[in-house]
Amino acid sequence: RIRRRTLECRWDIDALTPSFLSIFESLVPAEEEIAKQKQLLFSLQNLVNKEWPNARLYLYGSCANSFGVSNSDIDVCFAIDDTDRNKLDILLKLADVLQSGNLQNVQALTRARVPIVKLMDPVTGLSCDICINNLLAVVNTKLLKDYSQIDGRLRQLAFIVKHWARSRRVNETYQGTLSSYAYVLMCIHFLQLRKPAILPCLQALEATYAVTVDNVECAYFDQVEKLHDFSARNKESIARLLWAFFQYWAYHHDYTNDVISVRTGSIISKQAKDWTRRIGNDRHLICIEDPFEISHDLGRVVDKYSIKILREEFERAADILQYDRNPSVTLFEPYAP
Ligand code: 3AT
Ligand code: MG
Repeated sequence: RIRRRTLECRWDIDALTPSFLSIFESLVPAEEEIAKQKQLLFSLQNLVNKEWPNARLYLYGSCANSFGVSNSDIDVCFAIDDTDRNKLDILLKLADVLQSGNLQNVQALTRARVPIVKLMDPVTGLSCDICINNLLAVVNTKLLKDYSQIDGRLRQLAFIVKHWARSRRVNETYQGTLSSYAYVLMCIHFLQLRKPAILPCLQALEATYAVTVDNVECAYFDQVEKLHDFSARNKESIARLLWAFFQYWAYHHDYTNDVISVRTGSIISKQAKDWTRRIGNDRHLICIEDPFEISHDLGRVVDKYSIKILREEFERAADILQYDRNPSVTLFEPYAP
């Protein structure tokens, strides 16, 4: 594989920003949709509290981390302190309780990697997945949301990257490509490393928020309103950042040795994490450290076939942003095998 030298960015790159921004605008969900999500959460909360008065429901994932496009399913976490009953019994009971409410297609998927109850709400038209006690996901949702408040370019970049990944079919973990969560972490890390930096490393600042979840200590600086001028010195346009993002993943990331780490705001070595060889199904061909579960590599779903596909797609995107006459269209052309 021939690595290319650093390229100069095309001269007209900044002129592409308006077309990328209009794509971003078209993906952002409307206020009514957010109101519907809250409404559904509220009615689900009332239903479950009849059976479990102390249980709480939390939104997590893209409906709560500010990186959700319109018409996404909503992810809900059911937090319950019931040590007597096992998770699957709770899940089946939960499905029963919801069935008795005015909800459709209630199904308990007990064999999934993360067992969930799926349902559709005829009032709002929303579909929803409910998992049990996955509180780390609730906390990482808050971390992503807090990062998104610091500089608007994160949200723009991540929406465009997610849209690209979906169009090109490289956002399918069951096919060995990356989750939306992984792409957002890649965007955060990339903006932490710009010079001057666009994002700080919240976990490296003095902690103003700390919780321990499943024996994992999650602590970081969450008073992000105090950081609103953090990135003032960096004036890069969204088109330029998008170009640099794909250049990085196509031609500069060291896949053999490097791990990207939002937790430290730096690149760390595979050696230091002992992620240099395959263990079980974890191949570590592209390494993205989870900010809280630090033994967890979000690239572990990637295998020797899908890494090739991913890297070819990064290169395609980089080359389009470098040379194509109409990148804001070509970039998102649906993948056709
Ligand atoms: P979509 O817009 O639905 O594609 P999303 O942000 O909801 O994006 P996912 O559906 O991939 O992302 O995941 C839902 C949430 O679950 C996001 C994150 O809070 C959590 N999550 C997903 N994958 C992992 C993981 N491997 N480790 C820890 N948390 C995860
Ligand atoms: Mg989701």
